[in-house]
Amino acid sequence: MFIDKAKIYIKSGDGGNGCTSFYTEKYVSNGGPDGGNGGAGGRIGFRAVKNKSTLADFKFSQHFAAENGESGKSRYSAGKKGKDLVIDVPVGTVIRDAESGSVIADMFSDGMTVYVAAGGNGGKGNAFFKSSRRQAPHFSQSGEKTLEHAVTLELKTIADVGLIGYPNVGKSTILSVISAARPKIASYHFTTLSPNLGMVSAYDDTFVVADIPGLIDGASEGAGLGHDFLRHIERTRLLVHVIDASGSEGRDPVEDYKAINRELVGYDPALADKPQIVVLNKVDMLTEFSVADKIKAESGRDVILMSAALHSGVDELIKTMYFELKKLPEIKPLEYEPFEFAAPDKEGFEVVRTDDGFEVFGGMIDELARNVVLDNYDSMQYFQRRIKESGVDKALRKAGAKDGDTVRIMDVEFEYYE
Ligand SMILES: Nc1nc2c(ncn2[C@@H]2O[C@H](COP(=O)(O)OP(=O)(O)OP(=O)(O)O)[C@@H](O)[C@H]2O)c(=O)[nH]1
Ligand SMILES: [Mg+2]
Repeated sequence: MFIDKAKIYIKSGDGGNGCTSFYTEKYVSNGGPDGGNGGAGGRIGFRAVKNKSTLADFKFSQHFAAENGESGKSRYSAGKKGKDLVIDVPVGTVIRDAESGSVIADMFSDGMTVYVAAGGNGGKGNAFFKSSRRQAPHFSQSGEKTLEHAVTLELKTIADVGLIGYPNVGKSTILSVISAARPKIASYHFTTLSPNLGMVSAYDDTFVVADIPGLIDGASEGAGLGHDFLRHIERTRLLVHVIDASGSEGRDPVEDYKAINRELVGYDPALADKPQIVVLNKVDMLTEFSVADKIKAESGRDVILMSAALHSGVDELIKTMYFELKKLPEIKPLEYEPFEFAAPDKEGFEVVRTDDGFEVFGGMIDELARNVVLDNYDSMQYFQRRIKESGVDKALRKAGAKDGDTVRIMDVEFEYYE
């Protein structure tokens, strides 16, 4: 099965912890603090690659994590940075934040790389905290922890021209005679199950043509197989509307033409507004020659008569596409507001009443945990000051804490006193 949508989970690396260490050497006593900083965690990036054409890989692996930063070491040695993780996706993949639906990146051109999640900062080692007032800091900072984010991937093929029409009208055959592409061709419906791309050369130029599975009535309401594939022509500049002129399946070519256009409107009126070239294929089987005039009258456009099987009309189609494209603006990536994942909350906290007292947790507490070593005097002082300043005291009182109650913060129990 062709897979062009996926949801995956990404997590950049945590920062490495800072190190608490003191210089030691034979005959040297009381060496100064020499704990190095932790390394930053690796980033998560996406790279557009043209040798991938589906998102099938993401059906089986959905969790992606970049490497964590290494902890700092003694002798001022900094921890190694975590390696970035770059995830390859097909060109044309649109990446969105799963929660808000906001576009994070449009992987528009081959080789384009976008980093979407920064790694956590490394914690500072104790050497960093040395000052004239504090000669021997017995603490260091923990690395920043990162959050996992859900993102959706959606492939929207990038091609200049899209071939559309009912099943079995000869779209893939046409692609095979105008380009080097070799799509599967057979005389039954839905031979094509995923978009095929072909590169067409004309004069001084080349352009990309996409052949998608056939559309059927009701497809725009999701009833048919073709509906899902319309997304792959959303970005095209020009449509080639292929009609089976012979009516060999008992349908009326004019009705076919109208029905397909209705599908386009039903999916997205913008699709119906795209310029179209109308191709009457299988004219080798034509018995009723008024068909061409009827389609011309209906569409108000010139109609190209073609027999892909006999290679007739091929040059005219290529030429018409070429000149039509010349008049049209280049394909552009999606326009979107730059999106950044919210940094972990460093301010908020929550007081919760438990069986035997109170517990405080939240982003502010996590951040505090990075910066505090509980059995260290300096550090404890800082901790107590922060708890007061940030209003935890007050919040506890409001939650009903009384003198002597047990309060748990960062896995440590305190007794509450006003
Ligand atoms: N007589 C005749 N047969 C043709 C012509 N073009 C294609 N065919 C035949 O029509 C059948 C369908 O051709 P495809 O190219 O697979 O049609 P398609 O539109 O891609 O079909 P789906 O992928 O199912 O949507 C095949 O048996 C082709 O050989 C033509 O110009 N004349
Ligand atoms: Mg086909």
